[in-house]
Amino acid sequence: MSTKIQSIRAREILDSRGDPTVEVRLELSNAQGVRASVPSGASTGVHEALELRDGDRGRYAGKGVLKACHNINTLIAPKLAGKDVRHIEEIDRWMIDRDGTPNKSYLGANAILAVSMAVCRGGALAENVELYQYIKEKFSFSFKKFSLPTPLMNILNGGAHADNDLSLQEMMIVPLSPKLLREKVRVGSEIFHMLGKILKSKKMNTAVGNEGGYAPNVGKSENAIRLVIKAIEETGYQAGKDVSIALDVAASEFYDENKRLYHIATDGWDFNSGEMIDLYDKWVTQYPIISIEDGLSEDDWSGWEQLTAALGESTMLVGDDLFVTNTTRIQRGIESNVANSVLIKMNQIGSITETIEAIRLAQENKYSVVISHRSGETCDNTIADLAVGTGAEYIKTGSLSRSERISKYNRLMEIEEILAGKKKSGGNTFNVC
Ligand code: 2PG
Ligand code: MG
Repeated sequence: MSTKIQSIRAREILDSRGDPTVEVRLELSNAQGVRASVPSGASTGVHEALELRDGDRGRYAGKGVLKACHNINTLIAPKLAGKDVRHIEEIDRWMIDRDGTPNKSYLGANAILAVSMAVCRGGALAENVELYQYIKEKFSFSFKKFSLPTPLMNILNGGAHADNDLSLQEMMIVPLSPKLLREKVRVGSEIFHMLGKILKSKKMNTAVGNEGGYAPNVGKSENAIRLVIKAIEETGYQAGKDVSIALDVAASEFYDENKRLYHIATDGWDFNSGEMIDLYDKWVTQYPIISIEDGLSEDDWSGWEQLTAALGESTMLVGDDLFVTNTTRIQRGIESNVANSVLIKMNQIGSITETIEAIRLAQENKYSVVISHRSGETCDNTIADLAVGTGAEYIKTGSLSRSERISKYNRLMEIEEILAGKKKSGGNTFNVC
């Protein structure tokens, strides 16, 4: 099996929202190849690495990624030809240095990540092992046995991901009682469809948002929570026992920095950090909510400290915009007792190596890890392997509809079958819906 990079070629493709994104095809010297493509967020944190867009209003309203592709094809690809594809850390480090900016604004985080993902996949191909196995070995994760992450499934969309009246971004269900991932997916799918039926019977909108969850107008935030609980129960599961709820509030999206208030339009509330914490305290007591992501804004560190002191023992408090998969920010969180869980998005930081560093830092400090998709996705399912290969406890990859979300669930089910010896390892060159 060849280990040498023959060629790397980038092209502009479209993501699940119909916006341009970067795809890379990497070929080894024996002509075998892999593909990788990068996702894109809507509720992006201000501290994320830079997604390079052309800004040419004449194409895709300025969202083209031809510059990022050009950077790959002219500045990166020629330098990587002939290199050993298994040397991902060296390759990532070289790209980071070549970029030379703190937020990858020269080459573009989308350019660097696309190459990094393709190199990772290429390494697995060269070694003829599954990607999750390659990740575990390459980055020396020491856990003994592979396990499948528990999915957080976003079946009701709001915030920046839908045009309904819900300020909270994501209402997720967390199937807990079935052991097998395949069964968790089934439970999720059943509840998703039940929610659709309930909405239909109430003459509410059953169109879906960016992550494939329903996106009806709900009137009040708590109505959304109650709808999800109803769907769980009418499907025949016990809310809080079989299936729990996780929220992504995405509070940075409605925080007014000048007034230092959170404006929850759905309910007409303008709350300070303390009032937000009281609200969550009430909700976790009243409803089977086990996890709250971005309950407060990305730079409200003092609010986060109070939130963690109040609810950190009982509730998973996930930092997304807060940490942006960045070890400097995660370290600050650890030192100031902020949050207890880290959301991991490869394109927030812009390379596989740095993503792994963020995961490791979280794990070493007993923060749980949630590997995450973005609201704009492709059929690339690298995050499924990333979750298994790093031993992450959770994955969030959207609802039980839309192929770009399902592709990750399908890959997780495939991994489960391979691990159980029910399916032959496929060498993992496929990365499609
Ligand atoms: C989030 C993500 C994914 P986006 O906030 O967690 O659900 O959304 O990709 O729009 O940032
Ligand atoms: Mg989030």
